[in-house]
Amino acid sequence: MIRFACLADAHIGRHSSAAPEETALRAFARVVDQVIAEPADALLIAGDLFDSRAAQYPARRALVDHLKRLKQHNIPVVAVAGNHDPEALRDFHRSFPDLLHLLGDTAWEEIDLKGIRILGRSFVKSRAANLLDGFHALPDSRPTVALLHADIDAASPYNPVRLDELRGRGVGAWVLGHVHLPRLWSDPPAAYIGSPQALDPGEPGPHGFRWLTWDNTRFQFSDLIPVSSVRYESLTLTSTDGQSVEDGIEEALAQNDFGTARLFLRIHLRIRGERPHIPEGPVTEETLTWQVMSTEDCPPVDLAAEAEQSDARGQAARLLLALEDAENPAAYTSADTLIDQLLADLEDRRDKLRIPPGEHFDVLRGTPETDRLAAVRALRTALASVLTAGRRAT
Ligand SMILES: [Mn+2]
Repeated sequence: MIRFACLADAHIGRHSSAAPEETALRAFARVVDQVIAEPADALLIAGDLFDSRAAQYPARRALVDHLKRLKQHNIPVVAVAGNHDPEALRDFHRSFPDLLHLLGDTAWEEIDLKGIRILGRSFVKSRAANLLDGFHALPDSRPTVALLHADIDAASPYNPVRLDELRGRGVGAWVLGHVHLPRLWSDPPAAYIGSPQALDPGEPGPHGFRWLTWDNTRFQFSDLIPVSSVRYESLTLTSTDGQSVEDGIEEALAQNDFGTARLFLRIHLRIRGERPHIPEGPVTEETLTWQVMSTEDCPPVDLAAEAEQSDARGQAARLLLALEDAENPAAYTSADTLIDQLLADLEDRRDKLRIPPGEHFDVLRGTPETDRLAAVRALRTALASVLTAGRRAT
């Protein structure tokens, strides 16, 4: 069994926003610790190791120490440059050519690691057209891993590549960088590793690295190995009759496993009835920092009474009550079931409800990966506007 550690978008030089001591360099050090402890057969880096050309200098001494530790353990490091570090990685490599292999300076390039071909192509400038254009057919069927920094299925100046273009090239696993949210594809086998340290609130969920194993038959990416010392999440909470935000957070933390990282919560607060106290800025308590970013007043209606009516408002009220059931599930076993049910209801009753088939519902029609909570929130907003509009009309 061969085991590579896969890393991307370390962005050394940056730190997690609002937490200056939680640096990308420290996250890199934690990856190195695990790579040595495993031990891995190599560390593969899919671009943006450095955040900028200037960022490498203050980090050089520490980074050199970490790379020397890997070298002492006979763990090679293979990297390509991304859009943030075409100059930085070259500069660094020129100064320390023994500490890492920089692949694909001018064309696709390969090295052999224990019988596995590692291919890579680097950014030369901060922008790149489709770097796959220079990818030639492979001469043999040796197991192959490719490293690339790319914007998958996007129109952008950062090496835009269609996922479809990665198929059929004889590559057993694509190790990709650029997008900071971890993502895994099975056909073709590919992964956005994501930034090992969550760097800002646009990077929710766990962050870390992945193992890529070769068992003489196929490559397999592991689940994400969490490394980030910070986690960002967004939550929608409902405060009824003045219930404090702190109580709502406590309930949410009991229901969700956010891991052990320092947690930054951005809260959308729905308010029903009496308004709770809402602090203006962020509140920090030990390893939790939270802030109410937005509020929404729930319709000032008696939902149970409205639900008795047979008109459009009554239907909207019944759907809203069903949504609330879904959060305390007696009638529905999961949000997915609820949404399927609601979609069927909406097909029947959209005209009656006079809800335009616009953006509010598009979010419900996504793939299974659709964020179901976002869908429920969008639906709630749509129904609340039906209820308040109905009241104004009468
Ligand atoms: Mn990038």
